[in-house]
Amino acid sequence: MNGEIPNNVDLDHDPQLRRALATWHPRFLQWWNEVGPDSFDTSTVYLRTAISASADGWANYAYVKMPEYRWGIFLAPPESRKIGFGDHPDAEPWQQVPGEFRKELRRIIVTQGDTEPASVEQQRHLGKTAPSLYDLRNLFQVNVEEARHLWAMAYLLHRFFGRDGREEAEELLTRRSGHRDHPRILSAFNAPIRDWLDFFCFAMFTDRDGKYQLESLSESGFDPLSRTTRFMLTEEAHHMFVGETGVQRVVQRTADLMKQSGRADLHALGGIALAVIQKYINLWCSESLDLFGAEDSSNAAAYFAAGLKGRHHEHAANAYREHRALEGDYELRLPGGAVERIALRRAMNAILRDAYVQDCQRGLARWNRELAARGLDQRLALPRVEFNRKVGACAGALCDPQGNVLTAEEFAARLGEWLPTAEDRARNAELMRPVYEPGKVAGWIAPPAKGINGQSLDFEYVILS
Ligand code: BYC
Ligand code: FE
Ligand code: FE
Repeated sequence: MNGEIPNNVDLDHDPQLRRALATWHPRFLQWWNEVGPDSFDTSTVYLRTAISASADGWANYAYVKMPEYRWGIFLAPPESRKIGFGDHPDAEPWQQVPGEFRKELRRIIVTQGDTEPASVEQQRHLGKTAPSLYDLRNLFQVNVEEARHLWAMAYLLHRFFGRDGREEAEELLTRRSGHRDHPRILSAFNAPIRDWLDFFCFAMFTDRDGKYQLESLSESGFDPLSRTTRFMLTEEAHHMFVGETGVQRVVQRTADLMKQSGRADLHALGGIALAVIQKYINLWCSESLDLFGAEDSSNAAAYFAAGLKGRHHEHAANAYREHRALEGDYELRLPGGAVERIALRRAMNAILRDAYVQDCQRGLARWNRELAARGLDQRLALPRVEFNRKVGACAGALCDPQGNVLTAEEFAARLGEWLPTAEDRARNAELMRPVYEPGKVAGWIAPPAKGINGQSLDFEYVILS
């Protein structure tokens, strides 16, 4: 283990990588200080830190100041496997970057790497309005781990791509979420996360895109990418937990207030109306659907053919009948109902997206149980994939969340029913006053079911100073 950087990549015996990181590491810290969590540098946070890649005890929980967090580089243990899909399913995975796929691999790694710091930038100001110390700690946990995911991609760039890799790793610290001239690469990572309902929906829907993209990259024939993404997925589970249970707790509180008051507008009672929660779901689900790229994509076909990026659980027994995907096609439903057939390999983005939508649906069902349990008839729903899209076959379609095609006038007139309005946001901002007392929780959200790592709910998850 290197004295400063926890790792299982033998950093001590890799002088070239150490030299590259010696330049990048201080730049990273500078980035964290500039655009990482605002105002909590001196606070002490009960955080999990990755310390090894072994299944038993891969992480350690302790009080840490965030700027002193020990970001590490970990690959999941090697597995004996073949590439398993594409044009050469029986070939051995590559330990180095194959020259003919260098450009594509670098692009995938840079795109993945760019999202991680972007999310930290998007969430920079949330600490100031946290509904509890428990939530504040979870926010910071997600932030330090996304920053570690940046390390994971920067490692691949430094270790396997030489000079242009170093330049790309530098660029990952230079672009900024939402910046006019140097924005982040993918659209959802330039969208502002203004309040905690945005954050919970982001962790539910956008981190879940992360899960699906990482799953498909963990199938990659480039073994270091496969192993680093496999390890990232162990951390990712908590991010989705934060999102799913966060929204669930808001729904719980909302359902209680609806039942008690018999009203739908809960603002005067200190709650968030179900209709407003639905709008945030519509927003972040549709933003996240864009992250899958176009349904019909020559990039996706090329990645699959080359063995760079597989389907979700490509390797799992019984997941797919065959792994070349040369036959058959994908039925794409266009806005308005027409159906287009796409060759299977070109439809890999859509296939991954469909698995993702099903997974989101399971989360929705759990939220709806909170409503059913209180005898309420209202239900939350996912927007149809046609709604509010900027990428792919539905880009620019004038569809409502149920997928009905509308006229431009109708669409414009009703958009405020489906996406958060300035008034919805102002009301949420009014409700979201910080609660920093151990064990106390803001009125617009129910308390969590249990604490972190076996700690009680009134544990001091963040010691403010
Ligand atoms: N925004 O052929 P297509 C995470 C561009 S999240 C802007 O469909 P492809 C995380 C595209 O670049 C997971 N532009 O694209 C979550 C292309 O441009 P050119 C992140 C977009 O390549 C929360 C053109 O449109 N990981 O980890 O098949 C917190 C044609 O598109 C967008 C990855 O994304 C967009 N949304 O698919 C923290 C994995 N979509 O070439 C972290 C790596 C497409 O025409 N990335 N374009 O100029 C990929 O595998 C692919 O790049 C994508 C796009 C799936 C994203
Ligand atoms: Fe991540
Ligand atoms: Fe994440």
